Amino acid sequence: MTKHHSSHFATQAIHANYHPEAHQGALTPPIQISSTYAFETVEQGGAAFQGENERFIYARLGSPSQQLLEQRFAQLEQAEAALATASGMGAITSAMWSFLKPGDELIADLSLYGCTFSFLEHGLKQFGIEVKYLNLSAAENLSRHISDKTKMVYSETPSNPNMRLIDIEALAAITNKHDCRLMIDNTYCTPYLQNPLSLGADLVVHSATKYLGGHGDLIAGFVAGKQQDIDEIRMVGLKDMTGAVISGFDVSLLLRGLKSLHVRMDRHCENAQKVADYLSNSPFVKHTFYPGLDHFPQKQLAKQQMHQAGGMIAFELDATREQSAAFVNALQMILCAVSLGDAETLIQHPASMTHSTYTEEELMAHLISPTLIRLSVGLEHIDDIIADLEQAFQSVFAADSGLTISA
Ligand code: 3LM
Repeated sequence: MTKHHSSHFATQAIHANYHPEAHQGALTPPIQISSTYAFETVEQGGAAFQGENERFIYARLGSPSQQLLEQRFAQLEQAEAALATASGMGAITSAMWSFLKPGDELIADLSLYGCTFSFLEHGLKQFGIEVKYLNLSAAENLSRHISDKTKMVYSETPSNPNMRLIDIEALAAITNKHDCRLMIDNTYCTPYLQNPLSLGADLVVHSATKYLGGHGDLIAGFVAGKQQDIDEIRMVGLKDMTGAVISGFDVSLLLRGLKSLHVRMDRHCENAQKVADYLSNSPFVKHTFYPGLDHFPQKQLAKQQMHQAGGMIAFELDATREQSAAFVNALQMILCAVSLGDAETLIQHPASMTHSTYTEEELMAHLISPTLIRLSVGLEHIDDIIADLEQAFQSVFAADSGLTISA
């Protein structure tokens, strides 16, 4: 970046790598939807295919606006390079297919987003890659099980949906001693709240569908890391194996979403802290899992590796699964929907929805309680979010128990 050089996140998210004067002064980068790029000669095209010039070839390999998005995102993630993909699953699968082969082992944390778990079970395992699940919140479990066969260690932190943290630095200290990549899913935090690469991870993946887009109007993903790894994922995992290419329209929506990421995240965090305080004081709530709470079991680790506690909360009611569902159904403004990180507050029941890819037994083995409720705290006025939760509690439980909550 020349004219706007800055190391501040907010400035990079708005200006990095784009100069209006190179685009007839357009403030907003043009949407590029060309699928293919014309060459002046066969020789020039041939050289492009050999990587001997910088020309674009075909949109499955990249496009100018996608390149801008990737360069900007790489700065935010403090990475040498980044690759934008058609979905978070496209990022995860393109990266894993690039670096794992039959006979290799992948070690994953116990708690994973449902479709990631499904991919390991129905994708990698079917093609001869061994998958082992460990509780990576205790890094010594990794020291005990890592071997020459282990080529990748994979974890979310905080984990979806149960908010367990893993110590990225502690895991990196172990994987660095082996020929093994540490890949962290940073979807819940975004690079504004947590920087896994600077803590020693080799690769970071995201569902950009969530906070990065931020408005519930796109599906996309990112993977970021060393230039050589990203080139490999682009030219093998994505080009040949998944084909999970981002569309030009979604590139444009993501560039727009990134510009306000820091402002939105600050408010998500502020609102979530207040909602978590409210829930943890509610007589109807048994457990509230939020890294910003004093009684959060990994509070110290949260302070060490997260800049703020985030916008996601998990909680369990002092109630049956049916009563918990009745509570969700009684909400009026808060929407019952999967996905997260949108302006709207979204609530869902992982065992029935996002994590229904796990059997009942698997849910227990993977530390996902069947009565857990997940809340993605949005950007509405905090009083309205809390008022909606409270009226739902009152309408479902207070009549039964005789309890009322004073405002
Ligand atoms: C969800 N999650 O509601 P896409 N990694 C993490 C995620 O949370 C997700 C992905 C990767 C949800 C989606 S469930 C049907 C809806 C931590 C997605 C995958 O491919 O962009 O959806 O990202 O938890």
